Amino acid sequence: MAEKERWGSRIGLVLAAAGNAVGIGNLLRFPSQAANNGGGAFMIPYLVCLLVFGLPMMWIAWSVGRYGGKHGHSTLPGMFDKMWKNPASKYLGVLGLALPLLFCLYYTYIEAWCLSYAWFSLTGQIVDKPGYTVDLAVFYNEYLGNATSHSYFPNLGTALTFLLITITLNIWVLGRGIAKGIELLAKIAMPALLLFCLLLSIRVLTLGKLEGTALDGLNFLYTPDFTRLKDPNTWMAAAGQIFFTLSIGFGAMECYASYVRSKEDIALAGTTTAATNEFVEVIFGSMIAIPAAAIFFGPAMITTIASTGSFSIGMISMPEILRHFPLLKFFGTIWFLLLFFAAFTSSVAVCQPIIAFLQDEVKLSRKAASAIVGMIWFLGTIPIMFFYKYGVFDEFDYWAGTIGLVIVAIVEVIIFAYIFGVDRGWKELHEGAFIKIPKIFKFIIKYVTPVALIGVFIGWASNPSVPADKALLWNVADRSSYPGKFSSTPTDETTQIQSRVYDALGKVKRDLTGWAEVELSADGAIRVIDFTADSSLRAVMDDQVFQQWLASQNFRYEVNRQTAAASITIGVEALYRTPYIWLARMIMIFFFVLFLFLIGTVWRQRHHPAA
Ligand code: ALA
Repeated sequence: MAEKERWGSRIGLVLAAAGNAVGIGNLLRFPSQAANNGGGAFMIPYLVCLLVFGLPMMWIAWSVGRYGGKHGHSTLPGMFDKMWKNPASKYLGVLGLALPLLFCLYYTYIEAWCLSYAWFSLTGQIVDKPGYTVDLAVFYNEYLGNATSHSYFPNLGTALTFLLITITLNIWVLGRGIAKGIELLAKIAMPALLLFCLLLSIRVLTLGKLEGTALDGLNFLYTPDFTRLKDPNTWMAAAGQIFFTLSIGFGAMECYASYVRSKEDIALAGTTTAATNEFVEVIFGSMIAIPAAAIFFGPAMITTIASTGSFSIGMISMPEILRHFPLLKFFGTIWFLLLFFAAFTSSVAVCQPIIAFLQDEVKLSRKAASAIVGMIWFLGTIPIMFFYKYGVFDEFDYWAGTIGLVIVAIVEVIIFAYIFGVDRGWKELHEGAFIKIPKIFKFIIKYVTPVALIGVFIGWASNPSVPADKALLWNVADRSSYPGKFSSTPTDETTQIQSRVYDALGKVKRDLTGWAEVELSADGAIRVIDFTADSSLRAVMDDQVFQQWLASQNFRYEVNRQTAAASITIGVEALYRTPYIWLARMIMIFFFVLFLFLIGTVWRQRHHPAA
């Protein structure tokens, strides 16, 4: 049997495990979740979740991982099989293969955006020049294929190129192995990430006052709105954040832990991983994006900006802010490289279980395993990229980045605490450990964590935030010839008008399109001259309704933040997403079935080698 790979050094292990956890979740998802869910009040459920299942699951992951590693397994099928002598146990481990793979497929796409935006910052493509203005929202939507205006990108070629580069980089690191690949990456990327965080925090905190101050942003983030504590959605958001940020429920921490030596202090390693992650999240996650938004847009605008979502903060608001201050190229590049490094060290971690499974169980060489995974990775990401506007990305995020994680955690804690036995598990956690985890956590692991996780699952299942199966998008033709900015703030009335369009979509079951000639006046008035559209769309949206729809979202053109006049052509696309959402589900089911088949075959071969 080939010698099991090991981490080269303790510092390498600590940096790699921290890199596994620290990711986009810390720098974008955390500030936007906190701002959207009651600011300071969000920190209460967040801390509760950290204590009742965040830290416990982290220690469980390290114990399960090292235990599996001692028996030659780096992935959940083999680990569960060793912990629970039941033919079903290895099949439950499929969760620790299919889910991380599915997660990687969409997470690397975000990683690729960050890399490409670092390039756009460095080359000045997101800076206005004479005759070339950049509306960052349109730039982002065209990059993703959401807007068909083609003012900045003729097609998805740029997105595809950066995706290919990102996947190749990941596979290159993974192909070099644990010590020479993942560990080396962590040794370079983690110190760089901390340095970038520090530089950006100092930059933001010393920007002074514009529409507001950095302190306004921090106040906003940490002034508690206790009424939000009664809202179950706040609790669910905090639970989701803890899973995502600590990389719990991917089987990835277990995989890293399987490469430690048998006497490694995993109680300390698990605690250090969680502590480093929380430090980056709570300190740097709060000190960059939200204070910057407060300075540039004013404290009153933070909620609006935060409600547009984490990606919008990262890819639209932050470059918008940074480009108005000196050294844009430098700080813009640093911001996106920071996000890229954070994502890179997480994506290699989440993909490693798949490589490890092909190596340990299917007995492929590391190079062959990496090449196969690289191919699957690239092919699997293509539909996510091409059908982004049809909600394929959101569907993957919902199942693999949210619901799936809590299912893995429930299975794992039950196997650990009830089948393997909490006493054995506790002993395993402390073997070789210099630190002692407070005894209360043994009780928490046995009684509180499973109940809390089941509660989170029921909460999500009973109030599912499934991605929308219909959408109505607009874009302004020939966008780059307008020096100002088009904006819209949808209201309840906008949603009501859209629901009529969605009903029409439900009947025809295909996309509907239209375009309108519109006059916008400097006093904010909107006049639709002509609206031409598919007859099914016209039936529910004539010129007058179209005008009402634009007015309901306060659609306007602004130059230097003043409403201005413009004659424009607006294209609209009503999207019927259902077939694409099913395509996403089919891809997910395919990978589950594939891994179940592989697990079954491998174990059969092992027990009946002649067969
Ligand atoms: N833990 C990783 C993140 O926060 C996945 O992005």
